[in-house]
Amino acid sequence: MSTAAKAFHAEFEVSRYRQDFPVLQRAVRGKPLVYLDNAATSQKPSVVIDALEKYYSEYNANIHRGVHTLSEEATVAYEDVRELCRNFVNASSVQEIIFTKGTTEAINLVANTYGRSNLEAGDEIIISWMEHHSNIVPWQLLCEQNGAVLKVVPIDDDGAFVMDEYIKLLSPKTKIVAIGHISNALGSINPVKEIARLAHEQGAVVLVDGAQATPHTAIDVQDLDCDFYAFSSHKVFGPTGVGVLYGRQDLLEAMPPYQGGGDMIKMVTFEKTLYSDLPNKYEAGTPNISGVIGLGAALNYLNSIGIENIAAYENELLDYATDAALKVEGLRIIGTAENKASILSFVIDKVHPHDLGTILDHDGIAIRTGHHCAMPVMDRFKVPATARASFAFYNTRQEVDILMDAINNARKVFA
Ligand code: C6P
Repeated sequence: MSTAAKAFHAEFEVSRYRQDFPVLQRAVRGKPLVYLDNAATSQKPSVVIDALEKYYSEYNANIHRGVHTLSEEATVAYEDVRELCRNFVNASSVQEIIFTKGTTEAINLVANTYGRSNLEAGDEIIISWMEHHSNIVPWQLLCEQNGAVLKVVPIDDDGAFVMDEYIKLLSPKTKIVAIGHISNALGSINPVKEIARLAHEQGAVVLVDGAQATPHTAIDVQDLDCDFYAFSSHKVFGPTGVGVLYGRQDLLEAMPPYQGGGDMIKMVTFEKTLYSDLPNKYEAGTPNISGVIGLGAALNYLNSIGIENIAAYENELLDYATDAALKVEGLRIIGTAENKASILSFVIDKVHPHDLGTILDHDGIAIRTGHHCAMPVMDRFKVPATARASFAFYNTRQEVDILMDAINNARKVFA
């Protein structure tokens, strides 16, 4: 490690941040927990847990409806988080921030509103081979409904997006390009800015699935020039059951509502309903108020550390883990793209990933094994499953060492 890198490591106070996460203090099967399943869901700092408790114990009320104090306090807290989210992705206005249940619902919202009202038989939707099922199935459903055609950009042997093939697939028939910012199964970072630029040349709109990018990298939707950007609270250290769809204001205004119900209307008669202005038009029913408030606490917490500092620390940690993994006999990394973030997917000769996951759990180590909801990636690499260690800024080199020792021991058991 360079002197500058050593100095940076010393500055990034990982041991202090670890104290902020109660669950990281626990033991599993008598060993200190080594939590390396952050891509599935991240752990929650005390400030998030406290924010939930405070909401429920001090100002629990429905929002946008009551004139009483509790409702007003809850409404202000909820709407403040919209501004935090706007700032987090650098949207130009809070009207462009829609709260959803998560990334999955955000993508389904776009498919069912923009997709249904703008695509016709023969129109094309482009995704990539490394997409999570959440960014495949909603588009397949749309294709079944309106006769559109799904086109898939291949990935190379390193798990990187093949730009030349993408360019070949683009045409005036392309209406939507939906691409993951960072692959959950491989860690590859996709060149979404260039992808969006090329899509726009053909008049297509661009949705970016940011579920895996938001915990690891600064997001600027204006710079990326994407039309939609989706992410989940629970991956950015917030509660489950809540997420965000950023959408370009003119598109959101033109699209039909996703769901009908309370809070998304201005006026209802049996003959006609007038819909609310943005963003309420897309938030029918009582939303996940506590979840949104918890997300706000998580974003404030992330901002206090600085996403650039997090990215720099995690990049070094991933390099360290990759070097260590390459020394393990019989281990093959799945996903070796030049631009990668925080994910180490691998297979080991003669050890099924599920068996490895079970053995590691005995050492208190949590990784994910399986297809990671990205079955086409498994097909592409001709493996039934991988083992995946996914890192957050609270993980340490010591934990990587524990992981590698445990993998070596598991190999011996199976040898
Ligand atoms: N990936 C993983 O272990 P939800 O479930 O809506 O919060 O996020 C869905 C989703 C969408 N896109 C990507 C790239 C994702 O990684 C995920 C969630 C988890 O990899 C659970 S399958």
